[in-house]
Amino acid sequence: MVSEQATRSMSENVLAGNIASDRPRVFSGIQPTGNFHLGNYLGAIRNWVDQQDRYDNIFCIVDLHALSQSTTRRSLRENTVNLANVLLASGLDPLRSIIFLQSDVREHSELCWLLSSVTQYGELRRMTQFKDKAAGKDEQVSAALLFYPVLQAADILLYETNLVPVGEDQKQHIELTRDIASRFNARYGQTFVLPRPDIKPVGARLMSLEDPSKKMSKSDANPNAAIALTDDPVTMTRKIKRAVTDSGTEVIATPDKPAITNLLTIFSLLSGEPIAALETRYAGKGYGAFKSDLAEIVVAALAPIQLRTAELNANPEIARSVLAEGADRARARAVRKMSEVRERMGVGID
Ligand code: ATP
Ligand code: LTN
Repeated sequence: MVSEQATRSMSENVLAGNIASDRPRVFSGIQPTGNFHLGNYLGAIRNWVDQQDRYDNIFCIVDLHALSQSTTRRSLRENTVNLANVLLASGLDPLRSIIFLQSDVREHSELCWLLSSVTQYGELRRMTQFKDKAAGKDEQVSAALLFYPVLQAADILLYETNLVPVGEDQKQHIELTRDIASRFNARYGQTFVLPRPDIKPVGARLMSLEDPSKKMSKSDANPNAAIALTDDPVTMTRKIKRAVTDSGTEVIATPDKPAITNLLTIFSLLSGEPIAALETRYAGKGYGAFKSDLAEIVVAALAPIQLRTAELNANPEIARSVLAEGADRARARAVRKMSEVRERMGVGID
C-alpha cells in the first residue's frame, strides 16, 4: 500500500516537516493593522511571493505585535482575516509557504519572555521605531511597544531562520535579533542561527506622497500619504496627482529630487522598466504626463489583487483553513526548538 507520505508532493512533505529542506529558511512577518499600502507590497510582500521557489518559507501575520498599539477586538479580527486574504491574493501559496497567525503558536510568547532575559532595557529604549512611535510620550505608551523587538526576535529565532525579507525600516530590529541570538549562544551554548536581513536595493523604503522625508506608513494620520490597497481607482489617481513634487519640472531621479525619485521608483518597480528609460521617455514632458501614466500603472497593478482579495473575503473559511494548517506546521517546528531552549536554560524539570 502506498503511504500517505509517499503520495504527497515533495514540497508538501517538506512543508509538513517530513523531509528536511536544503533550501535556506526565510521567515517574515506583517502586522494586521489595516491600511495595507504600496510600500508594504513593493518593499516586502512582492519579494516574498517572487522568492517562494528559492527558499523554505514561513510567513506570519503578527497579531500579537499589533497589540502594541491601540486596537479593538473587532478590528483586530477583521484585519487579520483581511490580511490573510491580501497575502493569498498577492500570490503567497500555501503549498510553497507556511502562512500562519502568530498567536496560534504559543511558543512565540514563551520565547519572547525567555529572550527578554538576555536583552538590555537600554537597547530597546534606543530602537528608532520605539522612539518614533513613543514620540516623547514614553510614560504613556504600552510596555508592549518597548518589548516589540524581543517578540520579533522570538519569531525569527524559533525557526532557525537564515534570511528575513523586510523593508529598510526593519534593519535595526534584525540587527538586534542577531545581538540577542549571539548573547544567548555565548551564555548557553550554540542554540540559535544568526539571521541576515534581505533588503532590496530598490523599493525597500517608499516615501510618503505628502512628505518625501518620511516613509510611507500604515500609521500615518494623513490618508493622502499612502496608496492603500483599499483605495478605488479614482482615489489612487487623485493621490498620485496631488503627490508633492520637487522644484523644477524634470522627471529625473537624483538625491535633491526625493519626491520625483520616489514616484520614479514606484513606476519602475511596477512596470519593470529601468528608471533611466523612464527619465528618457519623460524628458521635457513635465510632471503632469508622468503622473497620469503612473496612476494608470498603479491602478492596473493593484486591481487584480483587490479583486481576488474581495473574492476571498466573501469566503472567509478559506483563510481560516490556510491559517489553521499553517499553524500546525509552524507549531511542529516551534515546539522542537522550545524544548531545546528550555533545556539549555535550565527551565523546567525533565
Ligand atoms: P507602520 O509604518 O505603521 O510601522 P508599516 O507600514 O511599517 O507600519 P508593517 O506591518 O509594520 O507596516 O510592515 C510590513 C512590511 O512592510 C515590513 O517588511 C516593512 O519593512 C515593510 N514596509 C513598511 N513600510 C514600507 C515602505 N514605506 N517602503 C518599503 N517597505 C515598507
Ligand atoms: N516588525 C515587523 C513585523 C514583524 C517581523 C517579524 C518581520 C514581526 N515579526 C519577524 C520580520 C520577521 C514590521 O514589519 N514592522
